[in-house]
Amino acid sequence: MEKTEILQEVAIHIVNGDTRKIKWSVNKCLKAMIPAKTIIDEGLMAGMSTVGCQFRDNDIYVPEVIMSAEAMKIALKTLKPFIMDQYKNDHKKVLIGTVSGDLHDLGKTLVSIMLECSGFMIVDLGVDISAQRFVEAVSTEQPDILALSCMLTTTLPAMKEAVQSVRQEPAGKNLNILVGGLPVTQRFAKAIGADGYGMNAHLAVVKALAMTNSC
Ligand code: B12
Repeated sequence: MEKTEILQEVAIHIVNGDTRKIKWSVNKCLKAMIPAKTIIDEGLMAGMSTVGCQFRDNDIYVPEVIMSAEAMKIALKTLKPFIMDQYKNDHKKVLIGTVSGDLHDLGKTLVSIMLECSGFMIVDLGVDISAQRFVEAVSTEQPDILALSCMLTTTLPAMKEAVQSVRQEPAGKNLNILVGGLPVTQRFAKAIGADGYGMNAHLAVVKALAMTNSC
């Protein structure tokens, strides 16, 4: 079987939300020596992009998207040991979470996995995290970077509130804040007082390494 065909098979299992066959296909890719980055970009993300279009056009609904998300989680778990990065830093700490009102966790999880594989220590607060919880966690965890994810245009104000609330605290004044997610842009990041924006998980790592002077 051609590499492109196996990658297409991965994408199809994501689209179909096939939680049984996805692991099998990802392992098939690994056996064919397809790099984890390619499996993510050309298999998983390609599939999720189709899901996004079908969802937008009302061809599928929330239950189908949840099944695709479950398949994606299984794939990411299978791939995690194979995601290697050339950078290794001295376990700088990243506190990460999806902002209040937002339940999307796959982007945040993929960013966490990539950062972890680049030597960062991850404290994942989860999804739907209030500004107050971010403030408390910054003070108790004392991270090197606070990373915020947001996938809905309606939760962009929650991201702004989280950044501004953290900035008001002594521990947050000079803290590196990295933001990302579908509706987030470089311009928005700057406007709300974040230090960096990453368009995807690979760029999240590049930015995090630059912020901690690890590369
Ligand atoms: C899966 C999904 C869901 C799942 C989430 C399951 C889960 N466990 O996460 C479910 C079904 C729950 C869901 C619900 C909803 N969703 Co939804 N969802 C999606 C979908 C199809 C895929 C998102 C995804 O997981 N992608 C895969 C991951 C790996 O990629 P990613 O999230 O883009 O993350 C990458 C980058 O954004 C970036 N990144 C992300 N976070 C961070 C953080 C940092 C610090 C950095 C640097 C980078 C970074 O790096 C990541 C990896 O490369 C998108 C469509 C799309 N095109 O994205 C819609 C989408 C985001 N959803 C949408 C909507 C409208 C909803 C609902 C309101 C639908 C409804 N009517 O109920 C609800 C909202 C629920 C809530 N309160 O959050 C809209 C948002 C539109 C908008 N303008 O706001 C989208 C765009 C679909 C659409 N085209 O209409 N959704």
